[in-house]
Amino acid sequence: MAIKESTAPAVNGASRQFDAIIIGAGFSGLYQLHKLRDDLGLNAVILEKADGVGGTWYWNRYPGARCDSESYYYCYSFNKEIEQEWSWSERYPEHPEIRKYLNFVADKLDLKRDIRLNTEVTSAAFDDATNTWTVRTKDGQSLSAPFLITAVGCLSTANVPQMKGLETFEGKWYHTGLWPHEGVDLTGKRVGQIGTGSTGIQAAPVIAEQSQHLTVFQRTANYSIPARNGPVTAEEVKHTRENYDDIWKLARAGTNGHPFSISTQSALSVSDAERQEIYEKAWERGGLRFRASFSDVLQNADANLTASDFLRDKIKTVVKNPEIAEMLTPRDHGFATKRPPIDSGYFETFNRDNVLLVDIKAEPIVEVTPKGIRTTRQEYELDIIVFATGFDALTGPLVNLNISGSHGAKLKDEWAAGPRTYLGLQSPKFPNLFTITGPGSPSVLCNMPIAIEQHVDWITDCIRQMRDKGLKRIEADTDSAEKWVAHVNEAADATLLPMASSSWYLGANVPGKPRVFMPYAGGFARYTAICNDVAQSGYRGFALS
Ligand code: N01
Repeated sequence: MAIKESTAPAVNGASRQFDAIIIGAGFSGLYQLHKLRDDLGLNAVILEKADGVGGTWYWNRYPGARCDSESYYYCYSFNKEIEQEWSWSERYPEHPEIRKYLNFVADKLDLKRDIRLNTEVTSAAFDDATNTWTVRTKDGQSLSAPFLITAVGCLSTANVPQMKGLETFEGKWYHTGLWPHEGVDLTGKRVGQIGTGSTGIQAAPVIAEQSQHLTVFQRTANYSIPARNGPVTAEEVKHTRENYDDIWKLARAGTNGHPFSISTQSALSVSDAERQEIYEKAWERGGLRFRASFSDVLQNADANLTASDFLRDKIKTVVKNPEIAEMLTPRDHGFATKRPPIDSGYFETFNRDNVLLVDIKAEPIVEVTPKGIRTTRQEYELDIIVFATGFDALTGPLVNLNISGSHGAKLKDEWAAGPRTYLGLQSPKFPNLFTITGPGSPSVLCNMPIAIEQHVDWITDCIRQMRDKGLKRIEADTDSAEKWVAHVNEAADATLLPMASSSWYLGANVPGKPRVFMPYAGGFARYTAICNDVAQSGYRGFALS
């Protein structure tokens, strides 16, 4: 398809009736709009709460926020012109560069005229009589369409812990996922950071550099692999551009949608010296690829222990104070059973004079005081508190939309014991509602743009076929969803992933959230084959009418 010239953003008038409504203008929403509008010729619209496109990259502007997947494949693969025109400057791009990329794509495809910004969806309700969704927005709009597609991301509902006394704090506090766009001047400030997941591990080194003092409140010590970030050279750009077809082929053929293969040899099949050498090389290369060093790091506890031990030893070699090194060493879960962070100088940060580590399992936080944070041992005086406490992942962004389906069924109630989807794409009782990267699909276990494109392509094809055949309604069967949920559990249980008791994959970071392993761990290629087979069989497991 030829790319249209960029045009100035112009919201598509005051229309109220559409063929499809898409919620969210991140990677998913932009591509979904392009496919429905430009391939199927539908009258589609995106409703977006923010005042710009970007999705997760619109909101996450905390110090150090950058991508953990490598830039050359953390991008769209569907359009050769975009691929050949865009150049990334760094191996792991910072948040402004990813926003710039998404704006570039939106402009190239002339998408902005069909995006309503500053438009927050407050509810969506399905009418069985007309097979129509009606979406209401905070500013009083009411819009209808036969198809509703959520493109709200998996990590977009900030999890701010309910901390006693927070309202009394005389300083300022921020959640990393809602970071002020004008930035926060940390100069001369005493900062307390709660949380040491991927976000906290990215943020701490930068906050330590910018502030007078940083106190890191750590609940669960984490593993981290050096990112080895750096500029992308002109030769690398050329090489990538020339080889994109192979890059995408490899990415789609794998488990995690990354264009590298997982080793086929077991960590237990090689000598200690050989294993050490392989891990050392992976450590030097850096990044998430470390996980792929052996075939069974996530399948076999003994194999996993070799990776975990290697990384624990690395903490000891980097952190000068042995007591702090021990505090930073994860002992309660194996490497990569939680989403592994990658970092630029995280453990080194604890060698700085202006950084203090507080183990809040040993001295739990009692309350936030006007002056700072009080643990069972002492009060830490702070000017700023940074909550790097993650998200109500996967289900939070969907449940918060107040969705009522067939005969008034509420998504919140249907998912009270955990998400119940068929393929992560649909949920019984919610006809004509598609959830891009919904729970039960590979989503967060995958390089996201690849997972998104597969979902958008599948949804688009499904709508195309329905329209061709004059069908008005598609709904996942209860039985198919039950079987799929069982399969999602079975796929997770075939790995070590459910063993990390504090993992957000299980909803463990949000008090009261049901502990259910939410993403599909059976592998991206296998998942794609299942989705394709379902479509080719005439949408087995869905009721169409
Ligand atoms: O969130 P997290 P995140 N009191 O849930 C702690 C993606 N991401 O924002 O482990 C004290 O991982 C919590 O402790 P514990 C990536 O997929 C991508 O860091 O629950 N502490 C943990 O240490 C990532 O996995 C990029 O015991 C509390 C931390 O806060 C996902 O986002 C960059 C607490 C939360 O860690 C989420 O990462 C960054 C409490 N009440 C993130 N509640 C990319 O580059 C929570 N914690 C693409």
